[in-house]
Amino acid sequence: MLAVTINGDRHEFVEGTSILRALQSLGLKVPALCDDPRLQPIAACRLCVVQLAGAPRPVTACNTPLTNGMDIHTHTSEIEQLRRTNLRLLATRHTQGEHKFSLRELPSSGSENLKDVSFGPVRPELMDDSHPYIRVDMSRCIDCFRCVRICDEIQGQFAWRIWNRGDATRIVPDSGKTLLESSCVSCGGCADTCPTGAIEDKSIVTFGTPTKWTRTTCPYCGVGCEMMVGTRDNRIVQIKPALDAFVNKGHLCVKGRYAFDFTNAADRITEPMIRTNGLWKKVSWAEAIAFSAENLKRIAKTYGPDSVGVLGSARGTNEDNYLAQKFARVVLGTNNVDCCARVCHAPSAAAMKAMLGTGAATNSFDDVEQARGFLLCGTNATENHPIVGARIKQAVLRGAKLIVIDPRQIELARYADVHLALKPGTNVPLFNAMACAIVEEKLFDEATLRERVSGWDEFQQFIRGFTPEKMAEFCGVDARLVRQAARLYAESKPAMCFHGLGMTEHIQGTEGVMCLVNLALLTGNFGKPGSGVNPLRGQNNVQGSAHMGCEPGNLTGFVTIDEGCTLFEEVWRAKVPKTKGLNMMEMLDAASSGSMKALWAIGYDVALTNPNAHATTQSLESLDFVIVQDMFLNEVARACGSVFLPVASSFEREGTFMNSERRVQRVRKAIKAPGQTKADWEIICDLARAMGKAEFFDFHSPEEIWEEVRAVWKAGHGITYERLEHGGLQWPCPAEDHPGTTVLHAKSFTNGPRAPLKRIEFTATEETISPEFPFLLNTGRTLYQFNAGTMTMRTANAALRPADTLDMAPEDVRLLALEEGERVCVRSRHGEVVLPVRIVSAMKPGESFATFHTAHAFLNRLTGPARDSIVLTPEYKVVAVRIEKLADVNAQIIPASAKQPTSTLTSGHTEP
Ligand SMILES: Nc1nc2c(c(=O)[nH]1)N[C@H]1C(S)=C(S)[C@@H](COP(=O)(O)OP(=O)(O)OC[C@H]3O[C@@H](n4cnc5c(=O)[nH]c(N)nc54)[C@H](O)[C@@H]3O)O[C@H]1N2
Ligand SMILES: Nc1nc2c(c(=O)[nH]1)N[C@H]1C(S)=C(S)[C@@H](COP(=O)(O)OP(=O)(O)OC[C@H]3O[C@@H](n4cnc5c(=O)[nH]c(N)nc54)[C@H](O)[C@@H]3O)O[C@H]1N2
Ligand SMILES: [Mo]
Repeated sequence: MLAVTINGDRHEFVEGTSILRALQSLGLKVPALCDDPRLQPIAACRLCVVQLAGAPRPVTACNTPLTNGMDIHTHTSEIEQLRRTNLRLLATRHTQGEHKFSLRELPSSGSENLKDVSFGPVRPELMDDSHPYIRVDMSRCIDCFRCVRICDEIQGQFAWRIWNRGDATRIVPDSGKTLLESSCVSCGGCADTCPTGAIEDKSIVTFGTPTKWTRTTCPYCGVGCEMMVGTRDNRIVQIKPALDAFVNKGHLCVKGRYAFDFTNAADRITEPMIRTNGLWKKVSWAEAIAFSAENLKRIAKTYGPDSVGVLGSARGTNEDNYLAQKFARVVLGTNNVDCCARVCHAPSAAAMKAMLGTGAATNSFDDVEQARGFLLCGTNATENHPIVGARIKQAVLRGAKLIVIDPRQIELARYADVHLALKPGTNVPLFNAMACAIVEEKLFDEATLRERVSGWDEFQQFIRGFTPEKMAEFCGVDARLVRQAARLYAESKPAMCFHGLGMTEHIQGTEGVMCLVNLALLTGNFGKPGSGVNPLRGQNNVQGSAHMGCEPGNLTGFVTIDEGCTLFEEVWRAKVPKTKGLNMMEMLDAASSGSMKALWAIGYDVALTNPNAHATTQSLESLDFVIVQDMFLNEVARACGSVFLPVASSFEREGTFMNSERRVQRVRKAIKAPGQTKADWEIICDLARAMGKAEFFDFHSPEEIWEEVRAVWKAGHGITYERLEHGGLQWPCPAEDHPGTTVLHAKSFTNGPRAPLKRIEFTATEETISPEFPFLLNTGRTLYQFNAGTMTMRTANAALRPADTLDMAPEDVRLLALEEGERVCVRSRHGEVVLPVRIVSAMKPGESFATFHTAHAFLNRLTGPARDSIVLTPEYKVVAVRIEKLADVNAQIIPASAKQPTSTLTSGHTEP
């Protein structure tokens, strides 16, 4: 501790505290316009000057650390005078002396801001209105450089540049032109930190500033950023990051910050509907629920409970998903319940459960700053988990080593020490080759192998057959690079793995993750901060959805039916069905073979997002009865919906989500739910009541549901709503005084002291190129759009990324005599689509990449039926295609959406 005197009083502070933070902690008001606690101090505005006894000159408080015995004076008349002079200097910089704001006008709270202060006249040459979300008016700029600094230090985008010096200083986008044309990723950090409104959110310019703030968790990806939702007249007008949030620490990406206006979309469905003779008709809730109950009862009675399936929603809360699986098991009597973890990270969960005992990320996002090395495999984090991507980028800029394993040159590959641009579908031989190099070059951790790993002798034998030199051919990667990557990973300890769908969405998805876990086991990179194997999970609550039991073989807490049924039957006072449940892929198979008759799709657009769309549509159309529960009339609803139950968005209700790092966080209601929409959990309870099972669904709030979750889930027992008021908690958290667990497997594994090394042989994909299908297509996502696009496409993100594209190497574009933006026909063995070409110089010739976000493109008409051999996750990541000029294609192709009626009140069968 340091002892200092401030304005005559003694105080103590911890070492490393700056004078400014000390003053702020005492509530002493000192102006500091260029200060933002998220950024390194630079003393640009010089308003925070203070006098130190015995010092020749005043010092700036923001960048001067306290030292023992310091005697600080904050408001002497000399200091006040100096502040006034400094402020005058700031004020005249861009306003050519016309401007006259005074110190009195200057707000002096902790978060200084000059947004309400009038500046000189607007100078049109300093205005930039190009960006859909951000208004730039540099006539209000005071050169505090907070925009430049947040873009560099937090987002790592370097989109704002400082031009010229002194009075001629200008802050301009790196394009030298408009912000829209720059490398800006629209995270909004600059608008958030700007103290004067020179860079401002357009939403508040249009709709006014918020009158109420509600803290909640982002509805998009699995990172779980906490945010403050600003509302005015029951409308979201601005979203800001929660400054003290565990995960995002005062930062957000474009979706969290700006993509909220889907809540107001004109085509949001706000009343229940029933479809008769192809026509959707608005009905009352009572009718919709009674109709649904009658049909489910009829079908279950005629064909048995296993003729019905329920899909939980990875976009809904834990409470919703807990009830969805309870409904399947208790009301219907079937284990046919699943969620879209199936098509996503089910392989990660299965591989990690099999090897480590727990099928979830081993470490936390806070470990990023502790890792000395990163192994990123098949994850495009800066686009798909931007907050984590930005944190990794900053760590690498500070010197951590980075290995990227991805066929494409994703953004982080440009920062990598080694980029292994493998052939899609060759993770297994590549990881085996790395393991071989680790064994051959004795890079393994002997103590770990001795104490915590089993099967070492057999593994050593096995893996020597996979030398990088032998595997190079399969993987399309230089053996020397593979060895270099193995060394970097083994030697930059602790090293942390993050992986994504480039690992899981293959026929060897689960096995690929096992090979990755092998590397962590061999090198001892687990069980400590900054290490481990960490799937970057997909949607806001996909981790929670599966964990709550939307899994045919697992109950809440990921316990098998056998392990869990005694406790569950006791708590539920109902039987748990013992029949083997079908997962989503099997449900669709069963629908097409006739044994599955009804489906309840809660927030899951299988028609659009499942692979092999023709087959999916056929399966869906074979069903007798389909309940769709969503905010929008999505493609399942169009293809086969019988009833539509409209839901409140997560901005409109209470509950919890579970993020990628096992953290349970609160979701809070910021605005009233529109029309007659209801929370998912309410609808599930209503339907359960209508089916005569009211006693098991007597819930009146999400918290009551959560209390039951805690009763059946031992590792979550310590997580209460009350505790969540003070921040999220990571399971295992077995007791109310347990702090939660940041790092798994520290001393032993969940199922024993040792984890097995797995010996995995390579199975090549059948999606191979041929003269007829000479290109390999890889499918995935992009920053501005989210999955089925139902939400992002209804926001101004659509202006930032209006369409799905086919990314191609310039060489291939030339070869086929195509042009940027030209619409081409892409054909696979399974179907065809039309996409506009985007030339991406870093793409490898022969490989292409497309996104799947719109029904307009309907990309999944191309993807095939192949699945992971263990958990059936589809092989979305490789499909052989032919790319042709539209003019050369005989059959004219009309995009599906062009055939679909736009009105929600007419029929809409998606034609195959
Ligand atoms: N902006 C945005 N963010 C999202 C989403 C979104 O739609 N948009 N969706 C959310 C969801 S549901 C999920 S699951 C996550 C997914 O996030 P990611 O896992 O990052 O998703 P993808 O872009 O599908 O695939 C990741 C990478 O895998 C690479 N890849 C393909 N084949 C192979 C291979 O054989 N080996 C290796 N090593 N790599 C390969 C691709 O080139 C791609 O860069 O993102 C979530 N976040
Ligand atoms: N070609 C290709 N296809 C893919 C992939 C790929 O990489 N390539 N990735 C796959 C992956 S990883 C995933 S996760 C899937 C995603 O596929 P989906 O789960 O189908 O897509 P989402 O857009 O996440 O959301 C589904 C639906 O949830 C609704 N929704 C949002 N919030 C709520 C809510 O609170 N309650 C309810 N009831 N509904 C809500 C949305 O309106 C939307 O209709 O796509 C898969 N498809
Ligand atoms: Mo996903």
